Amino acid sequence: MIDLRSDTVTKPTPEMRRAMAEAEVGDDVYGEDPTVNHLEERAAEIFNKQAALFVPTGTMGNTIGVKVHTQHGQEVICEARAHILNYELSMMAWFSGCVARPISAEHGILRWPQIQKELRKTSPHFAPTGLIEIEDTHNMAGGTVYPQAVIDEICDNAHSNGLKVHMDGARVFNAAAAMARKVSDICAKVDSVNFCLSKGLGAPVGSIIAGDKDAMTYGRLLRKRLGGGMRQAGVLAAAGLLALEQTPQRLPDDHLNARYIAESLHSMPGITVDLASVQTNIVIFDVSATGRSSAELSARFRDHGVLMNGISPTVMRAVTHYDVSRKDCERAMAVVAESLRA
Ligand code: TLP
Repeated sequence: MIDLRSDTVTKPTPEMRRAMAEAEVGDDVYGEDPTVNHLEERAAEIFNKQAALFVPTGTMGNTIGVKVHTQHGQEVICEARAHILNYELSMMAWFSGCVARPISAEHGILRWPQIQKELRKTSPHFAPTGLIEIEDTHNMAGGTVYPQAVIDEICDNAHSNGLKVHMDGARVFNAAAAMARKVSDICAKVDSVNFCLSKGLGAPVGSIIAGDKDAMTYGRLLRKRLGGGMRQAGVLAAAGLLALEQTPQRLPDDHLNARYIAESLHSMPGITVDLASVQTNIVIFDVSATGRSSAELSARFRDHGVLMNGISPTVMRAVTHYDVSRKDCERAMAVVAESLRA
């Protein structure tokens, strides 16, 4: 099977499995797992933040990110297609007691003037704005990347309005590869960033949230409260360390493969792809003009060894990662072309 459903499907490399088997471990709830401690220190260093926290999932990292910066009854400004709003089981409401104030933005990239219009102060009717959340890369906008000046402008203005900014940087290393910038530069002004080791970086499990020391100390408590006190988690952190140190360098290959897929799809009758939105490892394409639904096409592709899911009845997504080679992508495109002809 050629699995283009997501970059979450990557399997640990033999080197990761060896490192996991040999990892030094301790009880992380006591702060005694040396491998987890090392991973958290390295992540803080790479992101140039005061502290970092190893969490089991991106959803938990974002949940902690929202909670540390907000109070119950506030609003969180985010983009309308944000993962935090659409794919995290209302955690901002369930755990933090906040509601989303979504804003639709071209390519998923929020700009300060749009945000400014939606800021609210406490009044007899309004819940006040508690946090601004940005997603880089933006998954459902097609893996789009924030221009650095836009992030900095959002952060500077948020701060002068007394607000914090949390970045869902699940794929911020893809953004860094696309921009040829360091993640520490991209995230210099955000108050917290969550990134996933378990997506394009290839670790089997885990995400990291990084930010100020006080926020992360509170975050550690929230992680325990959410059931994320993982005890001998060094076996997971060992794979995470390799993912963090070694995989970012090879992300440009995934981006070239995604571009190849996007251009191939673009040339097929009935398929629409916005090539400008294909900036990293995600390709989102509309299949309505093929006369078939995403579900029908998905089933047809599966019968020929290619996995790709719909994100709506007429829109599908393909995601490249280190477990798919250029040859796999070529084969996948041949299957798509053949399925459309059949
Ligand atoms: N994204 C998954 C699905 O949930 C859609 C995927 O296949 O892309 N932020 C962003 C931007 C994400 O894309 C994801 C996962 C998360 C957070 C949550 O990470 P996990 O799955 O570790 O909770």
